[in-house]
Amino acid sequence: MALRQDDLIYALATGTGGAVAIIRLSGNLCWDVVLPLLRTKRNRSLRPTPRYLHYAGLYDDTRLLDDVCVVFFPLEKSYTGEEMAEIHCHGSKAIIQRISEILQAKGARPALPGEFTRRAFINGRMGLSQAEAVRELIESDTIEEASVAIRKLQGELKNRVEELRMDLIDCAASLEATLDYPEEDIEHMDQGLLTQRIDSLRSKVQDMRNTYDRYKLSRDGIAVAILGKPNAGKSSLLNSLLKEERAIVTDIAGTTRDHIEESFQYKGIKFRLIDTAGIRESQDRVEKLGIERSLRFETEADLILYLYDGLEAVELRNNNPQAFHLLNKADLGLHQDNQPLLQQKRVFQISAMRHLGLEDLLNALQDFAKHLISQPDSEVPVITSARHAHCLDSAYQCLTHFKESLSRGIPMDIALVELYEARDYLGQITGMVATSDIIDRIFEKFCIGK
Ligand SMILES: Nc1nc2c(ncn2[C@@H]2O[C@H](COP(=O)(O)OP(=O)(O)OP(=O)(O)O)[C@@H](O)[C@H]2O)c(=O)[nH]1
Ligand SMILES: [Mg+2]
Repeated sequence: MALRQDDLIYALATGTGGAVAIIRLSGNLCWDVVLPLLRTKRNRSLRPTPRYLHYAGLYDDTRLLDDVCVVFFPLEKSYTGEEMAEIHCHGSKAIIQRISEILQAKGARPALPGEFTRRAFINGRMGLSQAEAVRELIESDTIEEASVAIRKLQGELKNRVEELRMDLIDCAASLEATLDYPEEDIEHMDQGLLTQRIDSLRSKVQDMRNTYDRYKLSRDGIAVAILGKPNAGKSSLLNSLLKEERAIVTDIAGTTRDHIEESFQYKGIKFRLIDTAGIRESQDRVEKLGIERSLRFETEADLILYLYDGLEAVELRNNNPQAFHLLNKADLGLHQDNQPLLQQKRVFQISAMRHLGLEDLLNALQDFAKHLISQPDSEVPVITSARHAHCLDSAYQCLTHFKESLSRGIPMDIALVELYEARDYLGQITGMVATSDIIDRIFEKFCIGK
């Protein structure tokens, strides 16, 4: 970024339309620019106490523009690590506009998206993962997402990744020592111990990486595909679970052709429910395409609900542990040959149309989902960004290659390159190692004023 790092920037930190608006400023001469605009109620210059809320009049030259509250932050105690101020004015668009003009006339410029946080990062007030957590916190939709973000903002991820990175550096340093002074009596790390340390690092990297898949599932919803023969009642089940007439239901076999996907929540867990075309031999071109999709969902969904017409003798399609089998149309009865099936785990009798047995099914869905998304170790920080997951994947691969190199007897100075790469991938998470394009990409996603 060609812009100066410490020039004075300002931005509206609140949304418009509220009773109060907050304009933030950060950078060189911040206090010198803001203070002359203010007069106390006794018409004196304001002598600010750092980090105190002051009540004052804000003047446009000699004309009183607004009653405001102002806070001044010294650089050692500010968000950005620079001199900062906040002006809390009334939420009028005209007032905000005029204050902006006055600030610009005095040399401040509008901040770029995320520029305050970018400065906080550059001035060492926070690591890169913490800066990203700021955005996640602002954008969080649920309390769970917010609580993961706040833990990250507190530095939990940064500290854990730094621990791993330091451990790696320590391993590498011991190995470097054996290269530099092979003849001297330095405590050489024996091969077994080294492999053990690398293995332990690898598994810690992997544990952290695995949290991402679970997090993503809980954020985006668990994909539950409803599959079965035509007329089994799949669309009826979709409608029942959504509590709305979303899909067309008829007694004509082959009603649903294209799949239908809708989200719903049950006891705080998000599901993506997918109604599919009934599976059968078909000559119809459109129906055949639909059935191909159904079969694709059979392999790609997180959970499958196989639906059967319980009035016919049923053969369960498979014993996939990620599938539930539902014998539908319980209101009309059950074929006697199906009775023993009900003894099996993951087999339910329901009526999609009459809403029978759905509570048990939903509870089973919830149990299954919890198992998929709950993090096994609450001590491991949860990865919530694709960028971090990618860095961990790469670090893991480097460690694996390093181990392989060792076992293949590749010279240590060459093998060590992998170790250093792993170190740098971890450093990219916290920002210890970060190129300007990584930084640009992260901050451009921010909102203005943060
Ligand atoms: N009695 C009874 N009829 C049901 C039940 N569930 C579905 N049906 C009926 O079965 C017929 C087919 O229902 P759909 O929900 O369209 O079945 P589908 O599996 O989506 O069928 P395709 O889209 O053709 O694959 C309709 O006439 C429904 O009213 C049920 O629980 N009890
Ligand atoms: Mg249907």
